[in-house]
Amino acid sequence: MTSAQAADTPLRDLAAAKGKVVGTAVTGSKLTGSYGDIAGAQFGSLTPGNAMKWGSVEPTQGTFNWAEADQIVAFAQAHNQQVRGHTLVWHSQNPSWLTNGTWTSAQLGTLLQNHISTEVGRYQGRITAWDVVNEPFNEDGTYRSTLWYNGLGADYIASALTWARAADPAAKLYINDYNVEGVNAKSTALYNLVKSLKERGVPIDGVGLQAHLILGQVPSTLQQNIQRFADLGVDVAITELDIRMALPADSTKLAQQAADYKAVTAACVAVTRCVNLTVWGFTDSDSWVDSTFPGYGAATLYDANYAPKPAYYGVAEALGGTTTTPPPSTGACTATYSVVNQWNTGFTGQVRIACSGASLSSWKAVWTYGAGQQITQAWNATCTQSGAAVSCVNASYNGSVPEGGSVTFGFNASWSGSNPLPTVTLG
Ligand code: 9MR
Repeated sequence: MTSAQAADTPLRDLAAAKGKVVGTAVTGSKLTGSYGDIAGAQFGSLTPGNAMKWGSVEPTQGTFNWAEADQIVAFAQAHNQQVRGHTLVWHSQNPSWLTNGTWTSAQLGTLLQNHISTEVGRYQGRITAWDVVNEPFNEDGTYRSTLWYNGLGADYIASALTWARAADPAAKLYINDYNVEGVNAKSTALYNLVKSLKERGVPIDGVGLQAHLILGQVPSTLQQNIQRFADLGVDVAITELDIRMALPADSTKLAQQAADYKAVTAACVAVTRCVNLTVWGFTDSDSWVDSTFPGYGAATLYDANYAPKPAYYGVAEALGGTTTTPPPSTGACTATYSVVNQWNTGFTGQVRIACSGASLSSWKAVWTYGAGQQITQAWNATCTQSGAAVSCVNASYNGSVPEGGSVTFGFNASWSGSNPLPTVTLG
């Protein structure tokens, strides 16, 4: 456990005090050690990131693998957490036997009905909400051309919701999509769909706004959009929140990310029917972002070493938490001075800058000599000395120090009498 975690009120408790649930997507095999500790302590709901998708649970037709889904549900029960089931009807991550098959419309309907009945039925009473239908729309608000839309028509959505209700009457039933966080053509199509489903009496309880966002781009209409769905008489959940940035992360970007996470959380807090805010993974070591968007990452609340980032405190503050002040992100980068070689009038020194739980995009190392030492030459940094004060800045090629990484520069200097080690600070 990090000290910040130990000292602060967990997010799940802060959220509960606001009548909200804060959750995370998880991978079952990782639910031990620090990952398991944080997942259990900080979050009030879990969403299996992949374990409940059709391709995971029925890789071969008629042969089921519930192991990871069962494990996550058991973990959630042991930690008094809700489970958001994800997802029953999608165009992606389906088993190849399904996507490669040739099916009549009637066969396709039967396959889908059986899938929903089997999966929802298996977890009946243990799933708070199901993402029944995932990502049904194109960006322009037309229906996405999928196995389901092409085979069954637009009413595959109503059918799926109806079958899910039959299999677990207590579970809240959602339609979930991305790029529907602000008011736009896609979210308006979703709005119109939900309105018409309600009018027809089709069971629909909520909409999921995935919220895979980019740094500095929280839609200004987020709260207004949440409110318009709430006004239709459905719940709203932020279901897959992450906020990616161009790497490397630096303190400016991490501060912007904290503000963005805070803004999203605040928008949910402001609307009574926004019931759940779920992050799509909570550590930068376990996010889909890095592999999907090369050059982007650092999208989650905790760094790769499970230290809470400024973003964590942004969420906590929006939930009313009075947290300990987040450490400045350079606080986790340290500089170490050493003398690597010394002779009668001179010596070779080096400074190693190492980052853990933070990163740098540029650096300046400063120190004061106590015994008249004088730098004569430096490499891998540009050093200037004025009296006893030395200041070394990065070269053009080594300003970036990633999380868990280090940079070393060296120098020659003269000395006489004694050569005490100075203390280096990063400025
Ligand atoms: O997090 C999931 C990742 O592990 C998978 O590789 C990916 C495959 O599409 O799906 C990720 O989760 C997605 C979610 O199910 C639906 N919305 C988008 C998410 C990110 O791709």
